Amino acid sequence: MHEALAQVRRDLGPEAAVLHTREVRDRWLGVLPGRRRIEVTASREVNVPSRLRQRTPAEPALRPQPTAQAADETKLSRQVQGQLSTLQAMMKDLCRRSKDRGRGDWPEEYFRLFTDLLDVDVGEDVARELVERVRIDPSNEGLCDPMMLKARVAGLIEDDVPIAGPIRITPGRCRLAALVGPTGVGKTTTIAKLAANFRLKEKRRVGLITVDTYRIAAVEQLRTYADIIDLPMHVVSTQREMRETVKRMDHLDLILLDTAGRSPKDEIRIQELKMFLNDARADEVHLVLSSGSGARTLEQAAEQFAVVGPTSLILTKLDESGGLGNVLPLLRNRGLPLSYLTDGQNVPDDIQTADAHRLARMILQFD
Ligand SMILES: Nc1nc2c(ncn2[C@@H]2O[C@H](COP(=O)(O)OP(=O)(O)OP(=O)(O)O)[C@@H](O)[C@H]2O)c(=O)[nH]1
Ligand SMILES: [Mg+2]
Repeated sequence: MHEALAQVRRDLGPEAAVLHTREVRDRWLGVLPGRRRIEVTASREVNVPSRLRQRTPAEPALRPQPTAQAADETKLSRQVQGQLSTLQAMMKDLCRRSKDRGRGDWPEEYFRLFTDLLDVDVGEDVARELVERVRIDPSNEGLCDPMMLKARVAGLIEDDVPIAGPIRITPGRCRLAALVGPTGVGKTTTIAKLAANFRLKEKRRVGLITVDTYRIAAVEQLRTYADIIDLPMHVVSTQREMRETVKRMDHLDLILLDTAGRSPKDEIRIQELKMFLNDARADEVHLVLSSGSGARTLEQAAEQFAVVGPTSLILTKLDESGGLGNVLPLLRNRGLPLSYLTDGQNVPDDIQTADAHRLARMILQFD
């Protein structure tokens, strides 16, 4: 091989690219193994860009120079590696593009719509269903502008997403809204945002209760917000205390109840939570989930928390999520209407009342 490569260099110059090599064996009398020969296909015409960093003239060579032959071989092997990486990338792209099982005879624009949906984290099944619904709708016949097609998908998503609206305060009656959910999804921060908005913007009488007795820091977190916003706050640790505290606060317009994050797999703690909510006689139970979780995790969490009887859903951390298509199965399958969306750590600003039109556009990354 060394000899052959030296010959290539000699005949075609140092820049020649090796395209193919193989070993050929002669046969004596058609059977006995004969001389071993190397066949090299090389060309001066094919331009294979070097993947090696070009050294500037000022940059000294730090390592001892390898022999000219070894350097050439390294260069060749890098070139081949470069070509291999390019091929791998092409294969990967092809595989992704061929995720078209069931594509049937979709025209190119519908296939493109499908891959666009995959790109924003809409699962394959949901993406296929949405594209198919747009395609078979007679009013979309002849439509091939990508933005128009996307707008049609946005319309479908909008129709599929159930909306609960914000917490509704009834004059002369104390409303109690509890927030439940897995650990660290943003329950306490969302309570602070809601409390600040109702208290400072709507001038309502708001109080806070926490049953978060597992972690002292968690109680302190809520107390800090209560102090800043200037709200009454109570910590309860037994069911009896819960009943008494709610009674004592029932002159307020709104009580927001914070709870300790439960692992969706911890059934005992979820049962315990259910008892506290019964004692609190919660009017609304908002299940809080982080939009950064995968579609499956979201659905599983909703399933595990179903026993506490959530009435609506709050999706948090929209600002952290790359694509939001992962929330679609949860919204379409669980039938739990959306109340709020949060998109940042700032209290009280980073919260909005859920809006299906806006959410659909966010999922499709329109703006
Ligand atoms: N980026 C971003 N961060 C958020 C959002 N909401 C809450 N966070 C952050 O998420 C972290 C956890 O928030 P908490 O409000 O303590 O979460 P929790 O659900 O009360 O947590 P536990 O009580 O431990 O279950 C904090 O650092 C918050 O600032 C949001 O919408 N976007
Ligand atoms: Mg908390």
